[in-house]
Amino acid sequence: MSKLPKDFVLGAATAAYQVEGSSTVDGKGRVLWDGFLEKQGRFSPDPASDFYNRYEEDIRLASEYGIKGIRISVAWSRIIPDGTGEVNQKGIEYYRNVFETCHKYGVEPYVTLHHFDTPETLFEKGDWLNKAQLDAFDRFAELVFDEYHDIVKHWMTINEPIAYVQGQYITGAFPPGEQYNTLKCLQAQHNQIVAHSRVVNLFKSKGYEGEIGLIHALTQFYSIDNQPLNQIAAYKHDIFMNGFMLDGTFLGYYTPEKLTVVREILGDEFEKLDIREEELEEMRKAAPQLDFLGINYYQSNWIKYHNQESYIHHNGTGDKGTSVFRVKGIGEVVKNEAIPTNDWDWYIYPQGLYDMILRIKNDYPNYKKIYITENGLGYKDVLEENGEVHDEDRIDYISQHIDAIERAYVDGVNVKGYFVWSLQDMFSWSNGYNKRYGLFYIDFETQKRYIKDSAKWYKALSLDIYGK
Ligand code: BGP
Repeated sequence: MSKLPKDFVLGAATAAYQVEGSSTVDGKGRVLWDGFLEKQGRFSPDPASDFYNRYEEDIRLASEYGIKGIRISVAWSRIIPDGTGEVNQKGIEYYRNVFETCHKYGVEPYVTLHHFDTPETLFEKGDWLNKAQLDAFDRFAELVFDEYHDIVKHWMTINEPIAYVQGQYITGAFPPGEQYNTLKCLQAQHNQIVAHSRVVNLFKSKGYEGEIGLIHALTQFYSIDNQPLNQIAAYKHDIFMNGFMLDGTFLGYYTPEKLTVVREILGDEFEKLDIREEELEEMRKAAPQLDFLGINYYQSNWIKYHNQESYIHHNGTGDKGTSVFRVKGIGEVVKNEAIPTNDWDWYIYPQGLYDMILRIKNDYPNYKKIYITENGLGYKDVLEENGEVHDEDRIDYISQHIDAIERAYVDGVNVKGYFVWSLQDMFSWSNGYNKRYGLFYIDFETQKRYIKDSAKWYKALSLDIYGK
């Protein structure tokens, strides 16, 4: 019997650019990925999962398999194609239809405003490094709240501020493909926290009904051993990737402890970090108004001191064992033979999720609620001739992580939801189409949906939590 409460939301997650396809129809504007992918020539964002046309089928499947909540993101570029100009009615109508369909099937929509898809025109002006983008984001958010507040009650401002800008400025796997630029990465982290805070303040001051939160990608960083240098490297890594923004999110300022590490990482460039008093004011105002934190957790990493040249190889092909991550002054991700990995070298470590949830409760006792907004296993699923997909590894992965959440709940953390990544197979930003996560398998050529074993398992879990 599950120990999760009846008001726990068992959900599944998606993101506009990864599922919709139809990236040029009905007035949609371009986003940063369009040009980047065209240049790379590896993958196309079309047709993805053709959710633009098949959303009803996917929402119906979600409902049939016991899913109570679905994460959907609204593409800024469908609603305001160039980010700042005219509003596109077709985009507005599309999302209204999607949300109405969710309600028709009894699946609650949880809506993200920004999921890695800045409109191209704004991206060209610097994306989150450009403080003017925050005004444009406010306008977009207000428009979306005004349009849908009657049918959407759960909002998320930004998906994974760190993963987005780490991809943009550290690993180079995301457009514009820069590497090792710690200043840009930290500046864009801060600017996103401000953008998020301003939207929370707007939402609360206008008195919309419902809840609003932020989604952080939180990875646990453990020292590979007890050597002090390695322990310090793990600590620094954690602040760079988690701690800096967690402070900003929950406290509304950065503690001296975090700023000391940021200063060490940036050296002389620290002076260039642009953090303004009026921005801190917005952050301080937003922190106590935050209704929930969404945690996206996939993996933990083991860290060792590294002070030589930086070198990163992003394993975007699923060739196991090819990842390299070494950043001068921040640390190196090293192999931990005791912990299993998937083909993309992501460590499978459910205890890390438990540790992270407990850490939020202990470090930020003012947190109100936690949802696990993404967690899942990237896998090269095989469709059998009879249309079945036996994804036991995914079932193991999900069930172990749900156990960790259940333990955290029993240990007194207010963790109230789990959204498996992902509802259906979809396009993966830097890995294309062979890294599948879905409960539902998609043959991308025919767009036919198949039920994986994990979907059947999920349905049984849902019955266990909610009863018949
Ligand atoms: C998160 C993103 C998702 C999704 C997921 C899996 O960072 O929020 O959009 O892509 O990770 O990552 P990937 O597709 O790189 O395997």
